[in-house]
Amino acid sequence: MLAGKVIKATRSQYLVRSDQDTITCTVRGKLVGAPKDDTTSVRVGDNVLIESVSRNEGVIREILPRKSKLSRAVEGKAYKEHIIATNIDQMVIIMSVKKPAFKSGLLDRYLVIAEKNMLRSIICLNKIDLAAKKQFEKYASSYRKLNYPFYFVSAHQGEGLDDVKMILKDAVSVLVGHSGVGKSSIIQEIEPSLNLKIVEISAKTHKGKHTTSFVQLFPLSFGGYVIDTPGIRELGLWDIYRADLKKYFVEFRNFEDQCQFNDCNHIEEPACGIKQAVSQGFIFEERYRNYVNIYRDLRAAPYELIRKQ
Ligand SMILES: Nc1nc2c(ncn2[C@@H]2O[C@H](COP(=O)(O)OP(=O)(O)O)[C@@H](O)[C@H]2O)c(=O)[nH]1
Ligand SMILES: [Mg+2]
Ligand SMILES: [Zn+2]
Repeated sequence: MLAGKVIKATRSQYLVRSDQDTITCTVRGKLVGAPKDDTTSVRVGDNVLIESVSRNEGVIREILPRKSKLSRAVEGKAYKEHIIATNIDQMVIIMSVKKPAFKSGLLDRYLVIAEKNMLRSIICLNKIDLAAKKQFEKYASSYRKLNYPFYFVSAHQGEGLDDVKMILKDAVSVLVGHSGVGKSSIIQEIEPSLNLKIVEISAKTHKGKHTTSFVQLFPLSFGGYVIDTPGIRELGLWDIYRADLKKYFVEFRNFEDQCQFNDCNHIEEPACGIKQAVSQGFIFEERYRNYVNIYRDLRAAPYELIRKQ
């Protein structure tokens, strides 16, 4: 059998990349290795074993173990997981200094999603040619302190593009960022042949059409894959409940034992170790404010729990 990676999935067919070939596959018979809760589903990103039927046709027989996944809850009465893609190594978050303006609130939302899915994340601040770097040093140092790599980039002037290329090389990366920050421009610079496809998909995304069906892996000629950019709603930020949000702010861990209450949410509670750390400058205040804003946007508890009360 042949090993490959699923790069695109439609209702009944899968595109599988094996070495340099792309093979159109179906699933027939019993699939080996499919997770119990997700029996029939081959997902984009899955490493699979296929039986060839002809030179470019095959049948998927086995899903190899998944090392990670990006998923969200499906709205409905009961929690149901929807896997967007599997075997992802990292989230590459593209922001811009201007047009659109840098917003740490959006950055922190992406970081929360990455933490929730246990993905490492890398921050790229593009269009640095449009502003003085000095203005953004406080963000670079604050996020680097939390072990989030932070790069200054200019797709137009070339700054940081070697770093981005190195980050993408040999990894499966999900590329996220607001429309207009320069995702397509960056890809255009480091992998010209890819650009058109990604532009098309993002354009569809921003018309509010279904996006998850478009999720696909684009192979990079220098090794690795990028996934087009699902929006923040598709990524499932809203599946998180208020009380869980604090788990995804990594710097809170060092101060939580100083909160008076074990279940402190660090909002209005008295004697809060997090708020104290903010006021003493140990926690970046803007991130704490983003935490409070995100917290207020989230639901208090699963729908079923609210109904039971
Ligand atoms: N000044 C400046 N403009 C950029 C840079 N990168 C992209 N842009 C511009 O920003 C706009 C949106 O870029 P695009 O790549 O389409 O963004 P996307 O929506 O994230 O794919 C275009 O007009 C680009 O020319 C950059 O590094 N510097
Ligand atoms: Mg684009
Ligand atoms: Zn607290």
